[in-house]
Amino acid sequence: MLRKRILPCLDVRDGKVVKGVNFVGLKEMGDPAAHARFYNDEGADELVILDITASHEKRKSLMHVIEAVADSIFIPLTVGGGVRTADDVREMLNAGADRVSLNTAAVKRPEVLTESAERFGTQCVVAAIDARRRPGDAGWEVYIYGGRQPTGRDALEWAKEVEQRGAGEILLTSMDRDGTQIGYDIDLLHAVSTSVTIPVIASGGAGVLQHFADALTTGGASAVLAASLFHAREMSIAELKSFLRNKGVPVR
Ligand code: 0VR
Repeated sequence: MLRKRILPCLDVRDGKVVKGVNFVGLKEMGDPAAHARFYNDEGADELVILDITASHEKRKSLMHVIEAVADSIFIPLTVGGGVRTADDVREMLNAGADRVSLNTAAVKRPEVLTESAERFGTQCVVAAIDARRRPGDAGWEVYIYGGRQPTGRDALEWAKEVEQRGAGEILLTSMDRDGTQIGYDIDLLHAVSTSVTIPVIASGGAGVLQHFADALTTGGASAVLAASLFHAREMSIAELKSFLRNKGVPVR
């Protein structure tokens, strides 16, 4: 089995790390580069940085924040937020990103995934999917603009499409679980990870050690992302890795 990856996620607004619950009530939690250095030194496998208001405010991510973070770490960096075109992807890669995630722009014009994959390789292209449960067990719906706008699209159908169009990985966030620390949406994860062959990163809801193990085993995730509990220093990466190792989950 491939080794599973642990990814802290820096959600950034106006140059500061922020965190809320279910995408709202954002509170400031410090400097992105300082967090990045901490996670790099702590043994994170990769880092994700999302400018979570970029699409909404129709502006590009704060390039200097990305450069400062990229300069602070040696682990791979995924950058997202406000990326609209393959040229934007190139700009992020030039600023130090190893992979670039697209969400709103991919839903609005799915060809951007193919264009980016053809120019930079599928390994650079991450499709970020923000999904929320539909009432009455009717699956999950895709949201864009930082969770502000429902799209009417089914998350499983969209996951299959992003793979066909050239995404090399899916960053799957459960909006229902985001910031709640009650656990990942394992049903959503399992449904998506069995619908595609590309790796799926679980996001939203991590709160205790067992949640990570559940996402990586039952949920079928290749990697686990968390924000709140890492930023609050409630759990260390070393502690998490040793727990997973003891559970027989291969980690780096
Ligand atoms: P935890 O549940 O705290 O581990 O959070 C994981 C994940 O949901 C967040 O890091 C984050 O990527 C959620 N994203 C967005 C957002 C949060 C607020 C507003 C917008 C967005 O567009 O992704």
